[in-house]
Amino acid sequence: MFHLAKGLYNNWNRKEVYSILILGLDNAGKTTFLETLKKNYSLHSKDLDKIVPTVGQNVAQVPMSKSCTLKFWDVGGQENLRAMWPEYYPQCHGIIFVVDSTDRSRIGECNEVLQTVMMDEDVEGVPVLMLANKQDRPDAMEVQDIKQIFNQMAERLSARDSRVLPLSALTGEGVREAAEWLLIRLQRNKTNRPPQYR
Ligand code: G3D
Repeated sequence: MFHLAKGLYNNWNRKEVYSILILGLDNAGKTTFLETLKKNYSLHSKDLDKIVPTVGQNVAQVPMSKSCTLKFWDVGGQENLRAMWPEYYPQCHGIIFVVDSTDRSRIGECNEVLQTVMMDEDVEGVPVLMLANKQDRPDAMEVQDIKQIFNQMAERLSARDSRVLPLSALTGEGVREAAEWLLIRLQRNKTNRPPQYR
């Protein structure tokens, strides 16, 4: 009887944990996004103090509800670090791809890098959220224009949930919307990529 009660108790209290990779070119605003995300959810969590910055990798656990935590991995965007991204693919449940909307000269590179990510079979079916960052800047490209650029890979994206959302990681505008959009898609994709439980 004790074991049954304990089992039920553990089942009620177990948390779903989803891992999300934050990718993008260097200088796109990945670290700023993660920092703002931490601040946005800091009222609800003590875990956020435990964020451990390491060389080329920042990790933050954001509790979205009593039963669900999102674990964000910012693994660095410099060319030499990009080679390590595929090591994270088998364990990730979702991908955030941050784009610097003011950097027109690198938008082509962004597109190529994202295409390479999408072609990897280890991320098949994984929801992808592209964030058009730095929307607070007057020289930022419109989200609509960024969408058109990424439409070129529509075929790759169509077999999964994907979206382009506006963001200012600096002011925090769009940060919660991004986390909430992902949460719904991760839970929807649960049978394909089951979360970890703890
Ligand atoms: P990364 O982690 O992708 O390499 P960072 O990028 O988060 O380090 O950000 C790179 C630069 O872009 C930083 O400026 C940061 O303040 C700026 N930045 C990030 N997000 C935004 C945003 O939404 N709006 C604006 N205006 N700037 C942003 P510095 O000057 O520190 O290099």
